[in-house]
Amino acid sequence: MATSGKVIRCRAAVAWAPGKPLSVEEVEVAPPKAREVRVKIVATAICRTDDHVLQGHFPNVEFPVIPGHEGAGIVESTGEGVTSVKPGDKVIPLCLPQCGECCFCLNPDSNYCTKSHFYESQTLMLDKTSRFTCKGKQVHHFLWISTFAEYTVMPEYAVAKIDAAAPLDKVCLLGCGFPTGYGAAINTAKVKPGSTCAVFGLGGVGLSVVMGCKAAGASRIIAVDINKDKFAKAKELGATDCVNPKDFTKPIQEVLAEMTGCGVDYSFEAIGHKDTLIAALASCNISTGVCVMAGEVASGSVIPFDPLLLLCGRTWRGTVVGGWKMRDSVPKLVSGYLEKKFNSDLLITHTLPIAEVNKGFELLRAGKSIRSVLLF
Ligand code: PAD
Ligand code: ZN
Repeated sequence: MATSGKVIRCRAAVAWAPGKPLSVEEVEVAPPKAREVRVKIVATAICRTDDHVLQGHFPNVEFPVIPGHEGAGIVESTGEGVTSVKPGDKVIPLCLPQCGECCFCLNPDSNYCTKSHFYESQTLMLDKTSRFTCKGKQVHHFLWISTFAEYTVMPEYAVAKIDAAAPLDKVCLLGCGFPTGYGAAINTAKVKPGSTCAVFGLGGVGLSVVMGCKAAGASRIIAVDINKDKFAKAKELGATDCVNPKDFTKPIQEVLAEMTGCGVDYSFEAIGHKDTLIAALASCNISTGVCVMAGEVASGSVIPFDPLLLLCGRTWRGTVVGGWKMRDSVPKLVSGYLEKKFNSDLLITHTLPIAEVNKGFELLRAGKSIRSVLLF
Protein backbone atom coordinates (compact mmCIF):
# COMPACT_ATOMS: atom_id res chain seq x y z
CA MET A 1 0.00 0.00 0.00
CA ALA A 2 1.08 3.57 -0.66
CA THR A 3 1.22 4.28 3.07
CA SER A 4 3.41 1.27 3.91
CA GLY A 5 6.57 2.28 5.82
CA LYS A 6 5.33 5.85 6.29
CA VAL A 7 3.87 7.77 9.21
CA ILE A 8 0.09 8.06 8.80
CA ARG A 9 -1.82 11.13 9.99
CA CYS A 10 -5.38 10.26 10.99
CA ARG A 11 -8.09 10.84 13.58
CA ALA A 12 -8.16 9.30 17.02
CA ALA A 13 -10.11 9.86 20.25
CA VAL A 14 -7.48 10.76 22.84
CA ALA A 15 -7.97 10.73 26.63
CA TRP A 16 -5.57 13.38 27.93
CA ALA A 17 -6.34 12.95 31.64
CA PRO A 18 -8.64 10.85 33.87
CA GLY A 19 -12.17 12.16 34.33
CA LYS A 20 -12.08 14.32 31.17
CA PRO A 21 -14.07 13.79 27.94
CA LEU A 22 -12.24 12.33 24.97
CA SER A 23 -10.91 14.69 22.37
CA VAL A 24 -10.90 13.74 18.69
CA GLU A 25 -7.48 14.80 17.40
CA GLU A 26 -5.18 14.36 14.46
CA VAL A 27 -2.49 11.88 15.51
CA GLU A 28 0.59 10.46 13.83
CA VAL A 29 0.85 6.69 13.68
CA ALA A 30 4.33 5.28 13.05
CA PRO A 31 4.79 2.22 10.81
CA PRO A 32 4.80 -1.22 12.45
CA LYS A 33 8.15 -2.57 13.64
CA ALA A 34 9.17 -6.25 13.42
CA ARG A 35 6.33 -8.67 14.37
CA GLU A 36 3.86 -5.78 14.48
CA VAL A 37 0.79 -5.07 12.35
CA ARG A 38 -0.79 -1.71 11.45
CA VAL A 39 -4.57 -1.90 11.06
CA LYS A 40 -7.05 0.58 9.59
CA ILE A 41 -9.95 0.46 12.05
CA VAL A 42 -13.32 0.66 10.30
CA ALA A 43 -15.64 0.30 13.30
CA THR A 44 -15.27 0.10 17.07
CA ALA A 45 -17.85 -0.35 19.80
CA ILE A 46 -17.85 1.26 23.25
CA CYS A 47 -17.52 -1.14 26.22
CA ARG A 48 -17.86 -0.18 29.88
CA THR A 49 -14.18 -1.12 30.29
CA ASP A 50 -13.30 1.93 28.14
CA ASP A 51 -15.29 4.04 30.58
CA HIS A 52 -13.31 2.53 33.48
CA VAL A 53 -10.19 3.75 31.62
CA LEU A 54 -11.60 7.27 31.22
CA GLN A 55 -12.47 7.37 34.93
CA GLY A 56 -8.87 6.37 35.81
CA HIS A 57 -9.83 3.04 37.43
CA PHE A 58 -6.80 1.17 36.06
CA PRO A 59 -3.55 2.46 37.58
CA ASN A 60 -1.43 0.70 34.94
CA VAL A 61 -3.07 2.73 32.14
CA GLU A 62 -0.97 5.83 31.52
CA PHE A 63 -2.34 9.09 30.11
CA PRO A 64 -2.55 10.46 27.47
CA VAL A 65 -3.99 7.27 26.02
CA ILE A 66 -6.11 6.17 23.07
CA PRO A 67 -8.72 3.75 24.49
CA GLY A 68 -10.96 1.33 22.57
CA HIS A 69 -10.73 -2.43 22.39
CA GLU A 70 -13.84 -3.69 20.53
CA GLY A 71 -12.84 -2.95 16.96
CA ALA A 72 -12.60 -4.45 13.50
CA GLY A 73 -10.57 -3.33 10.54
CA ILE A 74 -8.28 -4.08 7.63
CA VAL A 75 -4.53 -4.70 7.73
CA GLU A 76 -2.73 -1.71 6.17
CA SER A 77 0.86 -2.95 6.50
CA THR A 78 2.94 -5.45 8.44
CA GLY A 79 6.39 -5.35 10.01
CA GLU A 80 9.21 -7.76 9.32
CA GLY A 81 8.52 -11.39 10.19
CA VAL A 82 4.72 -11.18 10.26
CA THR A 83 3.25 -14.29 8.63
CA SER A 84 -0.34 -14.74 9.87
CA VAL A 85 -1.88 -11.64 8.27
CA LYS A 86 -1.19 -9.53 5.16
CA PRO A 87 -2.31 -6.12 3.88
CA GLY A 88 -5.98 -6.19 2.88
CA ASP A 89 -7.00 -8.92 5.36
CA LYS A 90 -10.02 -8.23 7.55
CA VAL A 91 -9.04 -8.59 11.20
CA ILE A 92 -10.20 -8.16 14.77
CA PRO A 93 -7.62 -6.80 17.24
CA LEU A 94 -7.47 -8.91 20.42
CA CYS A 95 -7.87 -7.28 23.84
CA LEU A 96 -6.39 -10.48 25.26
CA PRO A 97 -3.43 -11.67 23.20
CA GLN A 98 -2.47 -15.27 22.52
CA CYS A 99 1.31 -15.44 22.27
CA GLY A 100 1.20 -19.21 21.82
CA GLU A 101 4.30 -19.78 23.92
CA CYS A 102 3.56 -18.94 27.57
CA CYS A 103 2.49 -21.51 30.19
CA PHE A 104 -1.17 -20.52 29.81
CA CYS A 105 -1.23 -20.47 26.00
CA LEU A 106 0.23 -24.00 26.14
CA ASN A 107 -2.46 -25.08 28.65
CA PRO A 108 -5.61 -26.15 26.76
CA ASP A 109 -7.78 -25.33 29.79
CA SER A 110 -6.68 -21.68 29.96
CA ASN A 111 -7.37 -18.72 27.72
CA TYR A 112 -5.09 -16.42 29.69
CA CYS A 113 -1.79 -15.23 28.21
CA THR A 114 1.09 -13.80 30.21
CA LYS A 115 1.29 -11.04 27.60
CA SER A 116 -2.02 -9.73 29.02
CA HIS A 117 -2.27 -6.35 30.70
CA PHE A 118 -2.91 -8.04 34.05
CA TYR A 119 0.70 -9.19 33.88
CA GLU A 120 2.57 -6.43 32.12
CA SER A 121 1.55 -2.98 30.99
CA GLN A 122 0.31 -2.75 27.42
CA THR A 123 0.52 1.01 27.21
CA LEU A 124 3.69 0.77 25.12
CA MET A 125 4.76 -1.70 22.46
CA LEU A 126 7.18 -4.50 23.38
CA ASP A 127 10.21 -2.27 22.70
CA LYS A 128 8.80 0.20 25.30
CA THR A 129 8.00 2.89 22.76
CA SER A 130 4.66 4.14 21.44
CA ARG A 131 3.61 4.29 17.79
CA PHE A 132 1.31 7.27 18.53
CA THR A 133 2.13 10.96 18.82
CA CYS A 134 -0.18 13.95 19.02
CA LYS A 135 0.87 17.63 19.14
CA GLY A 136 4.47 16.49 19.63
CA LYS A 137 3.63 14.34 22.67
CA GLN A 138 3.84 10.57 22.98
CA VAL A 139 0.37 9.03 23.39
CA HIS A 140 -0.04 5.62 25.05
CA HIS A 141 -1.65 2.51 23.66
CA PHE A 142 -4.46 0.73 25.52
CA LEU A 143 -4.31 -3.08 25.71
CA TRP A 144 -1.94 -2.67 22.74
CA ILE A 145 -4.88 -2.26 20.38
CA SER A 146 -6.31 1.29 20.87
CA THR A 147 -9.24 0.89 18.51
CA PHE A 148 -10.38 4.51 18.93
CA ALA A 149 -7.64 5.38 16.41
CA GLU A 150 -8.28 5.18 12.68
CA TYR A 151 -4.90 3.47 12.29
CA THR A 152 -3.40 1.49 15.16
CA VAL A 153 -0.40 -0.78 15.65
CA MET A 154 -0.32 -4.03 17.64
CA PRO A 155 1.87 -7.11 18.03
CA GLU A 156 1.03 -9.91 15.61
CA TYR A 157 -0.19 -12.13 18.43
CA ALA A 158 -2.82 -9.52 19.35
CA VAL A 159 -4.70 -9.69 16.05
CA ALA A 160 -6.76 -12.39 14.30
CA LYS A 161 -7.65 -12.71 10.62
CA ILE A 162 -11.38 -13.14 10.03
CA ASP A 163 -13.63 -14.11 7.11
CA ALA A 164 -13.50 -11.58 4.25
CA ALA A 165 -17.33 -11.63 4.14
CA ALA A 166 -17.67 -10.30 7.72
CA PRO A 167 -19.43 -6.91 8.12
CA LEU A 168 -16.90 -4.96 10.21
CA ASP A 169 -19.50 -2.58 11.67
CA LYS A 170 -21.20 -5.61 13.25
CA VAL A 171 -18.46 -8.12 14.08
CA CYS A 172 -16.48 -5.51 16.02
CA LEU A 173 -18.57 -6.68 19.00
CA LEU A 174 -16.83 -10.05 18.74
CA GLY A 175 -13.63 -8.38 19.98
CA CYS A 176 -14.83 -8.20 23.59
CA GLY A 177 -18.40 -7.73 24.84
CA PHE A 178 -20.22 -10.57 23.12
CA PRO A 179 -17.56 -13.28 23.61
CA THR A 180 -17.14 -12.23 27.24
CA GLY A 181 -20.76 -12.76 28.18
CA TYR A 182 -21.55 -15.67 25.85
CA GLY A 183 -18.35 -17.47 26.84
CA ALA A 184 -18.91 -16.81 30.57
CA ALA A 185 -22.03 -18.99 30.22
CA ILE A 186 -20.86 -21.70 27.85
CA ASN A 187 -17.10 -21.91 28.59
CA THR A 188 -16.57 -20.68 32.16
CA ALA A 189 -19.78 -21.78 33.90
CA LYS A 190 -20.54 -24.56 31.40
CA VAL A 191 -24.26 -24.03 31.94
CA LYS A 192 -26.19 -27.34 31.73
CA PRO A 193 -29.51 -27.85 29.91
CA GLY A 194 -32.52 -27.45 32.20
CA SER A 195 -30.64 -25.32 34.74
CA THR A 196 -31.60 -22.04 36.39
CA CYS A 197 -29.41 -18.95 35.92
CA ALA A 198 -29.34 -15.39 37.27
CA VAL A 199 -27.62 -12.60 35.37
CA PHE A 200 -26.75 -9.40 37.26
CA GLY A 201 -26.33 -6.41 34.93
CA LEU A 202 -27.93 -6.21 31.49
CA GLY A 203 -25.39 -4.27 29.46
CA GLY A 204 -23.63 -5.72 26.41
CA VAL A 205 -21.83 -8.27 28.59
CA GLY A 206 -24.81 -9.36 30.73
CA LEU A 207 -27.16 -9.63 27.74
CA SER A 208 -24.54 -11.80 26.02
CA VAL A 209 -24.57 -14.00 29.15
CA VAL A 210 -28.36 -14.29 28.73
CA MET A 211 -27.80 -15.39 25.10
CA GLY A 212 -25.16 -17.92 26.22
CA CYS A 213 -27.43 -19.37 28.95
CA LYS A 214 -30.24 -19.73 26.43
CA ALA A 215 -27.95 -21.38 23.86
CA ALA A 216 -26.78 -23.81 26.57
CA GLY A 217 -30.38 -24.84 27.21
CA ALA A 218 -31.05 -23.19 30.58
CA SER A 219 -34.75 -23.46 31.37
CA ARG A 220 -34.98 -20.40 33.61
CA ILE A 221 -32.93 -17.22 33.15
CA ILE A 222 -33.53 -14.48 35.72
CA ALA A 223 -32.28 -11.09 34.56
CA VAL A 224 -31.42 -8.58 37.32
CA ASP A 225 -30.93 -4.85 36.74
CA ILE A 226 -31.79 -1.58 38.49
CA ASN A 227 -32.68 -0.07 35.09
CA LYS A 228 -36.05 -1.52 34.07
CA ASP A 229 -35.58 -0.19 30.53
CA LYS A 230 -33.17 -3.11 29.99
CA PHE A 231 -35.84 -5.75 30.58
CA ALA A 232 -37.51 -5.77 27.13
CA LYS A 233 -34.21 -6.59 25.39
CA ALA A 234 -33.36 -9.21 28.04
CA LYS A 235 -36.69 -10.96 27.40
CA GLU A 236 -36.15 -10.78 23.64
CA LEU A 237 -32.78 -12.51 24.10
CA GLY A 238 -34.06 -15.29 26.35
CA ALA A 239 -34.64 -14.07 29.92
CA THR A 240 -37.66 -15.78 31.48
CA ASP A 241 -37.96 -13.43 34.50
CA CYS A 242 -36.77 -9.87 35.10
CA VAL A 243 -36.14 -8.54 38.58
CA ASN A 244 -35.40 -5.00 39.74
CA PRO A 245 -33.68 -5.00 43.16
CA LYS A 246 -35.17 -1.51 43.74
CA ASP A 247 -38.65 -3.10 43.93
CA PHE A 248 -37.71 -4.98 47.13
CA THR A 249 -36.61 -4.02 50.61
CA LYS A 250 -34.89 -7.35 51.27
CA PRO A 251 -31.55 -8.30 49.68
CA ILE A 252 -31.85 -9.54 46.09
CA GLN A 253 -30.24 -12.89 46.99
CA GLU A 254 -33.20 -13.57 49.32
CA VAL A 255 -35.64 -12.63 46.57
CA LEU A 256 -33.91 -15.07 44.18
CA ALA A 257 -33.86 -17.81 46.85
CA GLU A 258 -37.62 -17.43 47.29
CA MET A 259 -38.16 -17.52 43.54
CA THR A 260 -36.09 -20.68 43.04
CA GLY A 261 -36.27 -22.64 46.30
CA CYS A 262 -32.54 -23.30 46.84
CA GLY A 263 -30.93 -20.55 44.79
CA VAL A 264 -29.91 -20.63 41.15
CA ASP A 265 -27.49 -23.16 39.62
CA TYR A 266 -25.42 -20.43 37.97
CA SER A 267 -25.11 -16.73 38.72
CA PHE A 268 -23.19 -14.12 36.77
CA GLU A 269 -22.03 -10.66 37.77
CA ALA A 270 -21.69 -8.36 34.75
CA ILE A 271 -21.65 -4.98 36.52
CA GLY A 272 -18.36 -4.58 38.37
CA HIS A 273 -19.53 -3.55 41.87
CA LYS A 274 -18.36 -5.08 45.12
CA ASP A 275 -21.88 -5.41 46.58
CA THR A 276 -23.39 -7.04 43.50
CA LEU A 277 -20.47 -9.49 43.37
CA ILE A 278 -21.38 -10.72 46.85
CA ALA A 279 -25.10 -10.70 46.02
CA ALA A 280 -24.43 -12.79 42.90
CA LEU A 281 -22.26 -15.21 44.88
CA ALA A 282 -24.91 -15.64 47.57
CA SER A 283 -27.61 -16.12 44.90
CA CYS A 284 -26.27 -19.41 43.55
CA ASN A 285 -27.05 -22.52 45.57
CA ILE A 286 -24.87 -23.26 48.58
CA SER A 287 -23.68 -26.67 47.38
CA THR A 288 -23.30 -26.97 43.61
CA GLY A 289 -23.88 -23.33 42.67
CA VAL A 290 -21.36 -21.62 40.38
CA CYS A 291 -20.91 -17.84 40.38
CA VAL A 292 -18.95 -16.24 37.53
CA MET A 293 -17.50 -12.76 37.90
CA ALA A 294 -17.32 -10.92 34.56
CA GLY A 295 -17.66 -7.34 35.84
CA GLU A 296 -14.42 -5.49 36.50
CA VAL A 297 -14.15 -3.73 39.85
CA ALA A 298 -11.63 -0.91 40.23
CA SER A 299 -8.19 -2.44 40.71
CA GLY A 300 -7.06 -2.61 44.33
CA SER A 301 -10.66 -3.10 45.57
CA VAL A 302 -11.05 -5.34 48.62
CA ILE A 303 -14.25 -7.29 49.32
CA PRO A 304 -14.95 -8.52 52.85
CA PHE A 305 -16.98 -11.72 52.60
CA ASP A 306 -18.11 -14.56 54.82
CA PRO A 307 -16.01 -17.66 53.95
CA LEU A 308 -18.97 -19.83 54.93
CA LEU A 309 -20.44 -18.79 51.59
CA LEU A 310 -17.96 -21.21 49.98
CA LEU A 311 -17.63 -23.93 52.63
CA CYS A 312 -20.46 -26.14 51.42
CA GLY A 313 -19.15 -26.36 47.88
CA ARG A 314 -20.18 -23.24 45.98
CA THR A 315 -17.71 -22.24 43.25
CA TRP A 316 -16.62 -18.63 42.62
CA ARG A 317 -14.87 -18.07 39.30
CA GLY A 318 -13.68 -15.19 37.20
CA THR A 319 -13.68 -14.99 33.43
CA VAL A 320 -11.55 -12.96 31.07
CA VAL A 321 -13.12 -12.50 27.65
CA GLY A 322 -15.35 -15.50 28.34
CA GLY A 323 -12.63 -18.13 28.43
CA TRP A 324 -11.91 -18.07 24.68
CA LYS A 325 -8.34 -18.48 23.45
CA MET A 326 -8.70 -15.33 21.39
CA ARG A 327 -6.55 -15.89 18.32
CA ASP A 328 -7.99 -19.37 17.83
CA SER A 329 -11.57 -18.50 18.71
CA VAL A 330 -12.38 -15.05 17.30
CA PRO A 331 -12.25 -16.25 13.64
CA LYS A 332 -14.56 -19.15 14.61
CA LEU A 333 -16.93 -16.77 16.38
CA VAL A 334 -17.05 -14.66 13.21
CA SER A 335 -17.89 -17.80 11.20
CA GLY A 336 -20.61 -18.61 13.75
CA TYR A 337 -21.98 -15.08 13.32
CA LEU A 338 -22.01 -15.45 9.50
CA GLU A 339 -23.76 -18.84 9.88
CA LYS A 340 -26.36 -17.07 12.08
CA LYS A 341 -25.62 -19.29 15.10
CA PHE A 342 -26.21 -16.21 17.27
CA ASN A 343 -27.33 -12.65 16.58
CA SER A 344 -24.99 -10.22 18.31
CA ASP A 345 -26.46 -7.41 16.13
CA LEU A 346 -29.33 -7.23 18.65
CA LEU A 347 -26.87 -5.64 21.11
CA ILE A 348 -26.17 -2.67 18.79
CA THR A 349 -28.47 0.18 19.77
CA HIS A 350 -26.61 3.14 18.23
CA THR A 351 -24.19 3.79 15.34
CA LEU A 352 -22.30 7.09 15.50
CA PRO A 353 -19.42 8.79 13.68
CA ILE A 354 -16.16 8.85 15.68
CA ALA A 355 -16.64 12.62 16.10
CA GLU A 356 -19.56 11.76 18.44
CA VAL A 357 -17.57 9.43 20.67
CA ASN A 358 -18.44 11.43 23.82
CA LYS A 359 -22.14 11.17 22.99
CA GLY A 360 -21.63 7.39 22.89
CA PHE A 361 -20.21 7.46 26.44
CA GLU A 362 -23.05 9.72 27.63
CA LEU A 363 -25.61 7.23 26.28
CA LEU A 364 -23.80 4.39 28.09
CA ARG A 365 -23.64 6.27 31.41
CA ALA A 366 -27.31 7.26 31.13
CA GLY A 367 -28.29 3.59 30.64
CA LYS A 368 -29.73 4.40 27.19
CA SER A 369 -27.46 2.26 25.03
CA ILE A 370 -26.26 -1.33 25.00
CA ARG A 371 -23.52 -1.06 22.40
CA SER A 372 -22.78 2.08 20.37
CA VAL A 373 -20.69 1.38 17.28
CA LEU A 374 -18.39 4.22 16.18
CA LEU A 375 -17.48 4.53 12.52
CA PHE A 376 -14.37 6.20 11.09
P1 PAD B 1 -22.86 -1.69 31.03
O1 PAD B 1 -22.59 -0.49 31.80
O2 PAD B 1 -23.43 -1.57 29.65
O3 PAD B 1 -23.89 -2.65 31.83
C1 PAD B 1 -23.93 -2.72 33.24
C2 PAD B 1 -25.40 -2.91 33.66
O4 PAD B 1 -25.42 -3.07 35.08
C3 PAD B 1 -26.30 -1.74 33.34
O5 PAD B 1 -27.45 -2.19 32.64
C4 PAD B 1 -26.66 -1.15 34.71
O6 PAD B 1 -27.98 -0.61 34.77
C5 PAD B 1 -26.54 -2.39 35.58
N1 PAD B 1 -26.33 -2.09 37.00
C6 PAD B 1 -25.56 -1.10 37.56
N2 PAD B 1 -25.60 -1.16 38.91
C7 PAD B 1 -26.42 -2.21 39.20
C8 PAD B 1 -26.87 -2.78 40.44
N3 PAD B 1 -26.46 -2.29 41.60
N4 PAD B 1 -27.70 -3.85 40.39
C9 PAD B 1 -28.11 -4.36 39.19
N5 PAD B 1 -27.71 -3.86 38.00
C10 PAD B 1 -26.88 -2.80 38.02
O7 PAD B 1 -21.50 -2.51 31.00
P2 PAD B 1 -20.93 -3.71 30.05
O8 PAD B 1 -22.01 -4.72 29.84
O9 PAD B 1 -20.23 -3.13 28.88
O10 PAD B 1 -19.81 -4.29 31.03
C11 PAD B 1 -20.18 -4.88 32.27
C12 PAD B 1 -18.95 -5.13 33.13
O11 PAD B 1 -18.15 -6.16 32.53
C13 PAD B 1 -18.02 -3.91 33.28
O12 PAD B 1 -17.50 -3.88 34.60
C14 PAD B 1 -16.91 -4.21 32.29
O13 PAD B 1 -15.71 -3.55 32.63
C15 PAD B 1 -16.80 -5.71 32.44
C16 PAD B 1 -16.13 -6.44 31.33
N6 PAD B 1 -15.40 -7.55 31.65
C17 PAD B 1 -14.76 -8.25 30.69
C18 PAD B 1 -14.01 -9.48 31.09
O14 PAD B 1 -13.21 -10.00 30.30
N7 PAD B 1 -14.23 -10.00 32.29
C19 PAD B 1 -14.85 -7.88 29.35
C20 PAD B 1 -15.64 -6.78 29.03
C21 PAD B 1 -16.27 -6.04 30.01
ZN1 ZN C 1 -14.63 -4.71 26.66
